Amino acid sequence: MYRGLFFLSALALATADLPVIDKNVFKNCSRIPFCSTLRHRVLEDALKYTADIGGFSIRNNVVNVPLYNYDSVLNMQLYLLEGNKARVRIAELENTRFELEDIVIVEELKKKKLKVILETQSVLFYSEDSHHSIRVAKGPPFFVRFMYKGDILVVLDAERIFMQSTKESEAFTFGVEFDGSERLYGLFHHAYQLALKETMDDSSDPFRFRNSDSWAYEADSPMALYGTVPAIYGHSANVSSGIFLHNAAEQWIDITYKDRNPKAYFMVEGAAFDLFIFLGPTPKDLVRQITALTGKAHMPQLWTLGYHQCRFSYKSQEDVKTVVARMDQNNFPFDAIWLDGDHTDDYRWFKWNHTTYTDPVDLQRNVSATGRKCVSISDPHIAVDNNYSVYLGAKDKYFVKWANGSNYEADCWPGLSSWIDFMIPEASDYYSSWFAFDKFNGSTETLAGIWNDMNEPAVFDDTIEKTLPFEVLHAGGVKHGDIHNIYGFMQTRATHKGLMDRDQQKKRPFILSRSTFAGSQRYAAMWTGDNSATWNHFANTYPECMTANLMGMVFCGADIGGFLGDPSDELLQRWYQGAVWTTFFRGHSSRESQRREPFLFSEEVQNVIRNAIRLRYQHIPVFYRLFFEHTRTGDPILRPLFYQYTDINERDTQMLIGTDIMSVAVTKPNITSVNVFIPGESEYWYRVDEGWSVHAGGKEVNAEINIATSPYYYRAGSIIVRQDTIVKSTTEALNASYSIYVNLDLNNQAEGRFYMDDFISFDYTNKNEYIYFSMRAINHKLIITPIDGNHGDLVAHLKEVIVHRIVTENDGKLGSSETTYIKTADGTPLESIDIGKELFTGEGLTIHL
Ligand code: NBV
Repeated sequence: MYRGLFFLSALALATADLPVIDKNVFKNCSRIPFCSTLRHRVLEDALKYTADIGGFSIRNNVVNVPLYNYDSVLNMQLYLLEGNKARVRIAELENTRFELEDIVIVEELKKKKLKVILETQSVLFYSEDSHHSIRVAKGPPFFVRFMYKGDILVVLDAERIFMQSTKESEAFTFGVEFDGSERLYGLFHHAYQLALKETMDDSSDPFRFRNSDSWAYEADSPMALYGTVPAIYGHSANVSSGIFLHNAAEQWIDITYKDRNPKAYFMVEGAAFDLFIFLGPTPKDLVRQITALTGKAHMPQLWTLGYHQCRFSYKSQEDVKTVVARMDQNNFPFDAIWLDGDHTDDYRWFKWNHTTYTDPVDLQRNVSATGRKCVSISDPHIAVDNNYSVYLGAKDKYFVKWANGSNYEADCWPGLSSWIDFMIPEASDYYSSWFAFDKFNGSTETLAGIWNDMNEPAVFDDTIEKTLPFEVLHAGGVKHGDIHNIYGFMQTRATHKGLMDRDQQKKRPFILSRSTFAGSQRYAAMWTGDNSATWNHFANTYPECMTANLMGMVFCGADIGGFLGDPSDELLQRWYQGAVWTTFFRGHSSRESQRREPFLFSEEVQNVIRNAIRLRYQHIPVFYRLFFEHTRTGDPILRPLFYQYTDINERDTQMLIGTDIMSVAVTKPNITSVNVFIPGESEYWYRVDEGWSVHAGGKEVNAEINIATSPYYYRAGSIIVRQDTIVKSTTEALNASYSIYVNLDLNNQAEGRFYMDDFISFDYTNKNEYIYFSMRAINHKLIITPIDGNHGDLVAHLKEVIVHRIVTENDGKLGSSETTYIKTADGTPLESIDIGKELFTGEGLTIHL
């Protein structure tokens, strides 16, 4: 009703039925030749490979073992790596397969010195200084066991190893077994629950990786989406291990738990068989292993952690200004307003629409005056248009080509388009150069972020599943099919460079990308694409973002409310409440959806949304500190329960933010309570949204809810730093004071950490300029101790310390009491304390509680 009054025309477009993805366009396994032939293929004995265990050689700590069957010989390379990792590569003797080399892997791989024991049926390679070993058993079929302290963790199962080596096809298949594990996780990106379900029994298609423009995708499905991280983790209370297939070609993966033995069968369209093994032994180690290999995110600028308002599309600069003004009039904090395709000159990137965005500089000045930023969209397809300078500069040398040398041209948003070949270093640099202020006319500093969309890459051609034909060529004659899943990654790499150069290496770039590959976290945040306004899609967002985080991709979110369709008021409110806790926090909707900026709703709904957004702003210091810790360790920010509590199963609706906050998404309509598993046998958690009630860990509770409450908990024993002052945006939060929440455990103790820096530059890493301290509450004192860092001129204003204690009431019920302190060590009440120089020059600081 409210929305209708404001945007009548949009209301007229509202669709009752949600669009659904066209399954005739996106094929299932049975319609993909290599998948359908390889899926249930049982290899006849003569095709099973034997390992020539006597014929191995070792050079520079790399083992080479010949493999043979009745008509072919392969070479298997094996090595153990520092950091509990191993690698196995298999190739034909004349290896012509495409290798990704150093596009993804950033770690300098240090091979371990190997000792050998040759036995009759197998050969053992082990490292003396660690407890790792690899056993190759002869077969047929041969197998390779990767072990830690003698326990088998991962087995490469050659029962089904098969490599096609013809001109037409280099498809291959292999199986991996996760010994001792009970459940498998990973295979990002799918709209799916956390644990991977059985697919081998034909109850579903295998999980597919073929980065696709999956508009209106299904929830709870193994179908291909926009990104690919071909990694799987196996986990049980006793053990965790993992694998990462370093390959960006199309893949299908079957999962089975038959005989309580979790296995994954990969069917890969081509390129190299290059498999990394992660030997855990805990989930935390696995994440550190993959992020050591593929890299970590750098710090985000502070504004990127605020609320983002987006829509496809804000039709004109006036529309944008009105949204900004109305967000402010209605007191909705936000940090960025997004410019989707309509701001461009008919989808010619780096050019503004000259009839609707006539004065972009004025628009940005207007947005900047409110302390906000703009983010604009930039896709990798370039209009074939001889009056378009981006096209002209690229047309002779920088586009993806057919074998005959002509540019590949097909339809996309601007009409006929060509695609930048980011494999050509000069083409990538050429694309980067367009972000410079003097080339992207009308862009100013306020245009602070870039949104890389359609970078799977998407093509308007249903006959080839809406992407580039796999036979078109990149630099060096590389078939698109061999690098398909990494195309979007390469666009973000170029965009990142573009923003770094534009800002003279002084600001941390912000890029949002739809397509991702392992390692994308180095360049971009990601979102889950064109989801729909359904409860199931909302329910998938926590598992999707937790899985992304386990794979290293920490900056993750979903379109709040669902991109397609119109959420009910209830769904929209629940979605905002849940999304508060995902690292990327953006409301977005399609042009067919009703307008849904938060100010368009009834007072009641506005209140719920406003409170949710404010809650997010209060907790930005927590996210910021966790980002910093990720830059050092690779640790995830959003964590499933099993990551922290290795002996319990995950819950798809529950998410840990670091170690100390647990959020519960309310993913069903019309309910008055949710079941919540409180983790930690000897732990207690405070339910903060509901009067700080106290709950003992290790059991399930029934948490009552109403529309204003969406449960979130603080762990007793934690210290959480918040900014409670109500702000319009992070611009106001820059100097706002901090509140320290001391959440005591039963022993009246608590611990936590705090981090801040200049929120913009790379000085935190180039000059170590930051404030990073730990806090410990013990014996009625809060002891603040610097961890490291040069404080420079940085100061954190501390406003208050709020202490919560667990109390037992007469009837044995647990409750909490609260006290607020604003006094220093000698008991003098103070307005605030500035934490900066004093802390770092002295012994630290003690506040008496
Ligand atoms: O640029 C328009 C949209 C965008 O709003 C959305 O978030 C992307 O996922 N884009 C897809 C292009 C096609 C939408 C139908």
